[in-house]
Amino acid sequence: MMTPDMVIDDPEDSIVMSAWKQRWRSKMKAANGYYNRLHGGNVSYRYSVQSQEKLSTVDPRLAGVLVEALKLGIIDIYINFGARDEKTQNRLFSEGKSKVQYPNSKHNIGEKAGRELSEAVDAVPYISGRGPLWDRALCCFLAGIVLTTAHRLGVPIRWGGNWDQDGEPLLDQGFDDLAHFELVRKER
Ligand SMILES: [Ca+2]
Ligand SMILES: [Zn+2]
Repeated sequence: MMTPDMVIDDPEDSIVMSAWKQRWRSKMKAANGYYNRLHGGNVSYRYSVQSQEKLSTVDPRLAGVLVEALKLGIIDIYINFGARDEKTQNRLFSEGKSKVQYPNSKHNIGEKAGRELSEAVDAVPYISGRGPLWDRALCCFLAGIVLTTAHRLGVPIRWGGNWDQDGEPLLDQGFDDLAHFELVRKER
């Protein structure tokens, strides 16, 4: 019995073997194509220049999670906020879009905030032809991808849909910020 392993391990190039190898390769190619379609791996997304600029203001551990999450090709991502200076933070506060004033947000940078790079990022799904969407279900879909990516990379992060980081997202909290991801200390 010939198995795929034998074909790969055996460098001998008999006619029979090379015919088998060719068949095997074309099968593998078809299988890869199927895998890519199945997992969206044939789609490649890139961050827009604006999103890239915002990511460059974010701690590289957290920014790296967003970069890797996009690379999976499952859904396109729009970065709404990286770092916020004093003026921006306080404007958002006065508009009711943020709960805190400068320098109390993990997005805040500068002397009073005590950091040069944002320890938080706001990311939402970007749907082709429609743009960035703050849709609740879509944000949760993205959060699953981002949290899984962070876990795999060993970067401890917290999502605004599960502030207490237990096994119960959304249901046990009063304030949701579904686009928000932030670094946390390892010991939780
Ligand atoms: Ca919770
Ligand atoms: Zn945020």
